[in-house]
Amino acid sequence: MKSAPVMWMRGGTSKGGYFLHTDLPADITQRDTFLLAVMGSPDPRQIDGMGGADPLTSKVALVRKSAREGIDVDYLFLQVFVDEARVSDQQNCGNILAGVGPFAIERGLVRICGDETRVTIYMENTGQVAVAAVATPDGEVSYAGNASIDGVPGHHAPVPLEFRDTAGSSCGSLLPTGNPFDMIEGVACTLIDNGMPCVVFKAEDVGATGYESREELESEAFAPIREKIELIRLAAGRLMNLGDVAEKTVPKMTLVAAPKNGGSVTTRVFIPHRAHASIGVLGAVTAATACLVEGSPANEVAVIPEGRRKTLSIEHPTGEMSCVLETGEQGEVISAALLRTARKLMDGIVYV
Ligand code: NQM
Repeated sequence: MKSAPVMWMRGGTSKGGYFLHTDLPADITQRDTFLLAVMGSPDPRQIDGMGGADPLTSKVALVRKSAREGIDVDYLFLQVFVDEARVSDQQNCGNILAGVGPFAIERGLVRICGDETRVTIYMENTGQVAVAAVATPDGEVSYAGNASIDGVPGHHAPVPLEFRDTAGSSCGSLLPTGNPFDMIEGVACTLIDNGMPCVVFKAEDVGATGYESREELESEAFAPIREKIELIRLAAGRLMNLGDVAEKTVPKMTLVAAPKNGGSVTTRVFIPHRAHASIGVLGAVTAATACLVEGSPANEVAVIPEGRRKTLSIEHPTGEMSCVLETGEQGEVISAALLRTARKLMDGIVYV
């Protein structure tokens, strides 16, 4: 395959290629070979491709009309590695998800319904459902608006996302070991999955502050801490029913500390080897959920609002992400909602 129709979009704080599933080879090896060439991988600069030399800008969404009852489209997320010839479907991506609704409408998979069109999306990676509300005034998708999200300059049309029943998306249950924390390499870690498998621990317990910049987290001086975090990750993966995670992008390693800017908790996330510039969407939902687990390290440092419906502001290196969590009678999280924005950057043919 030498070319394919694609729309390049920013989804939340990530960026990538959005393809119709039917425009790519059905054979997975052929598909992945094509996508690696599209991004210019493997190459740390991705100079011969569309990738932005960062895992956050080397992402792909495959979208198709759904045959499932009550679902508009099926979305498969693929992470194209930057400096390795690998493509992974082992995680979801809530940021790229923000572009799926607009893309589906633009490609005629979903019909516009008034000024706001709700798109129900089946996330194939984890078998779960999200609903996106897309601004569709004047009979077309609008990307212009007044919403802003930290990590993205300017203002754009809001794309609110709602998630239900995300617990145990990849690990089988919210707390795969059944414990509020487990001791790994001498560090108290919550092994948790509310849409994204994460290992949540106090930054101070690995010798960090939790207030570092992305550059500091990726600096040479931080290498010993990164090595310790990787040891924890490899052990945690097995305990989380993820098997050998040496070559996987999960679990995400989430350092927490007390909030600094009036939020609920401060986070720094390794995804899993590069530091995130902000935080992933389902990663934030999972970190917020960890804050509600009594006896967990995150619960110790977090400031948690009262009430069944709570807005937890998750601080990250470039601002904050507000997660609205709805909790049940036992304090369990039933649903999560967040605000994202998305933007169409180009629509055309990509060549390899
Ligand atoms: O957690 C990056 C991103 C993500 C994932 C990553 C995400 C999510 O910011 O839902 O959005 O954690 O690899 O795009």
